[in-house]
Amino acid sequence: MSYSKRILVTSALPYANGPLHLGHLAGAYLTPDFYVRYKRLTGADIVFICGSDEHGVPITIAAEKEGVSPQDIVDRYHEINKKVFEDFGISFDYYGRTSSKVHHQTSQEIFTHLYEKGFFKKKTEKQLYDPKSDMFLPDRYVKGTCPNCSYTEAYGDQCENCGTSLSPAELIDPVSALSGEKPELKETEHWYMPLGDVQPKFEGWLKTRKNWKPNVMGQVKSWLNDGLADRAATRDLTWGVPVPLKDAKGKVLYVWFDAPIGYISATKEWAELSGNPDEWKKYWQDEETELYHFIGKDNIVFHCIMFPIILMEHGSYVLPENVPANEFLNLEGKKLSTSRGWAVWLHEYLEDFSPDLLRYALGTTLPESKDSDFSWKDFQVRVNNELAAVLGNFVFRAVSFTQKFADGKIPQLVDPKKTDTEALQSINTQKEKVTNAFESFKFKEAITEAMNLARIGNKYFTETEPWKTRNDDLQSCMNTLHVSLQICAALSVLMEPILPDSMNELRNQLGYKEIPNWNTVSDSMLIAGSSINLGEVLFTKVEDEQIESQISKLEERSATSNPTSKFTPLKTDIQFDDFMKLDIRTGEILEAEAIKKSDKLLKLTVDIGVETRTIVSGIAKHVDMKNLKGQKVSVVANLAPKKLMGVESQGMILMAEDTEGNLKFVDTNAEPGSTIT
Ligand code: B3M
Ligand code: ZN
Repeated sequence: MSYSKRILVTSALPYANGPLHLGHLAGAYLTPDFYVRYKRLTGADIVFICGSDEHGVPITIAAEKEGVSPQDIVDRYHEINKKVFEDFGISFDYYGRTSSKVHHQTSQEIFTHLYEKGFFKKKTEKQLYDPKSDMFLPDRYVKGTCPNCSYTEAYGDQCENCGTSLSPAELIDPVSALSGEKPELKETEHWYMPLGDVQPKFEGWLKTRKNWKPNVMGQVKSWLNDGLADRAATRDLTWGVPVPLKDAKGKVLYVWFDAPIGYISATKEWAELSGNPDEWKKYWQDEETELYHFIGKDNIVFHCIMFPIILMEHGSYVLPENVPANEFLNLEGKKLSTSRGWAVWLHEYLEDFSPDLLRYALGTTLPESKDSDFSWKDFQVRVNNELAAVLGNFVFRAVSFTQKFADGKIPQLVDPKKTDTEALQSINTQKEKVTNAFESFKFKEAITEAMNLARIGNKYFTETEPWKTRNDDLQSCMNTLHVSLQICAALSVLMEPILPDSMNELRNQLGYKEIPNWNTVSDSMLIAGSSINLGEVLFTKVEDEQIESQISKLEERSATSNPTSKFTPLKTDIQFDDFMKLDIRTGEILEAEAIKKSDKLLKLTVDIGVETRTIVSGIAKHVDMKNLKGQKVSVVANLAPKKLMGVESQGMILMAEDTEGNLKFVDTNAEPGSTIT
């Protein structure tokens, strides 16, 4: 079965605000990679696009937490995430980023086109506003209780507990994520997408979609049953794509308006790089293209309703053929949570194991139609009992026997018995099953059926006992090797989408210079007489200790990062050398005076042994001026001087801040000038 429409595959653009974990891989990256690799092998015209989502509140909040600029955050995580995808063999044709110029232009063009068509409704509405931080609080800038499931940590755009999409005003007891204050309501103007107005037209299109997964269509239908509401396409923020209208100063496009357009801009950049700048149009504007969005279930509404409506109303773009969204992956029976430290980071995994092992183990536990669970014990079982004991063992037996007893050459098949022809026949049967599974996005099934071919091969090898027939029926032994090697050759293609590195190694052993086309997979891929080369064993067993150490790493991390703790979470590690740059000294306050016009700052004269310093410190509200003289303090003595309210401060007094914001001295009874190390 060959099938040759032009195909465009996209994976959700991960926010460039942190490293990626197992849940990401299982949600939106592994399955499309399986699919794309399979399709490429069939010779299909297919392009695979992804990139970093670099706008929106998740980015600015990460930047605020670290005290760096949003650009610093996205520059850092764009590179880190791009690399980890490469390391896992996720074979994007292009990995873009939404801070790129092409993306800004493309998003603005699409917005302007819709604006000119009269799509948006301009409305003035009251929105949550934080007077202390002097800003509106869109999306994740507000937290509160989910009206749907009562989860107390729900965000203004979505509850991560039940997946419900929210607007800030729906949250019960909202608080500002910036200041922790209760927000006020304040009027602001925005451009809304009147999704409800286009609902009937949209439903007409949706009816033409075939083979959508029930979990995806179910969620879409429930949105439609509730009736689509107007959704703002703009935000009061400074970080993002500026709204291309004169009366929209200080406003940017809503991140969920611009991010999916990232698929289009990344395709443009890919085309530009491949030397044919107009090539992107074929994939986005020609009806012959089938567009597939691979995402996790929390992104369904945006990819199945909002973005298709944007594209439909624009009028020049292809709409998705299918959106095969995955459900969620749990870890060791618990919800994955980065803030609670309950996650396996992909870059850390790679320090201990090879990518193929996880591609396989995750592939067999994908949350395709319902949430599923990854456990390290299951990982070990999959690797040891399936990859090593079945696939690896079978390949090793076939290749090493050929090396030893057939001169390293593929033997002829002569007078095959029924068992031989049946085993050969299973190549074709299994190939068909695997192909059908890939075509219908049933990846777990594809993996099982491909592995079943290795099982059949392994069983056949055992039953035909070539170690015996070698002595009493040499041709029978040679037939076993011939058939087994043909099965290996088929596996080296059928398993390639799942295990790219190991199948590459297997093909080297079988003497392939290039990957054979999927359509050539058959019972006679190898020619008798050609040479094979024994190589490395494909998979080694994972030991109990390795698994125990992964589990304890996870438990330790979760024990030390408890977000319900009242204390500020620990900062990331610094190097010893960084710490050694600090010069901290014991000091003694000689004098203290208030600074005019400031109710917070005091001007302190501090003896630090080697010299006397003037230090401006924001402690006025926390100390009794009368008791300051003689107070021993810890001083950062080599902090570059800085003017505060007209006074040059030559250092910093260390203070301990409790959960109420009260400051206490970091006291020391040592002699002034003593170093604190
Ligand atoms: N960055 C959300 C997420 O990472 C978002 C996806 C954008 S896809 C256009 O879950
Ligand atoms: Zn909820």
